[in-house]
Amino acid sequence: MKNAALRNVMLAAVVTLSACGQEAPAPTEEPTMAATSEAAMGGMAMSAEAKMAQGTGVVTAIDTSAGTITLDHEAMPEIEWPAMTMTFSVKPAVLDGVKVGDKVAFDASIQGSAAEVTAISSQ
Ligand SMILES: [Cu+2]
Repeated sequence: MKNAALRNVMLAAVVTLSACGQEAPAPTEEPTMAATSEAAMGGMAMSAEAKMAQGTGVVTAIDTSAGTITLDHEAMPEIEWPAMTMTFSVKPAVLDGVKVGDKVAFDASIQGSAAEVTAISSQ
């Protein structure tokens, strides 16, 4: 008799626990789905617009007549770029004393395959 009562209490506890366990995923699922669709919309909006990113690297070439600078840049996690050497377009006025061999910090605007250095300074 005593054991049966105890079993009922334990059973009730298990039912309560499993009820909680079943309820738990539902509220967490909704915000996750909302966040995912927001992120997708944000990603779509961003792909049409220029993305700004900051990076550091070393200047390997400058061509002021072409308006380009080649940077051996470190990884840029904001835009999921690995470290690489690449050429950016740049307005000569932005360079302001930056020369080949300098270690630099820079801001870049990336739109599709076009990348422009918008600010740069030697470190
Ligand atoms: Cu790059």
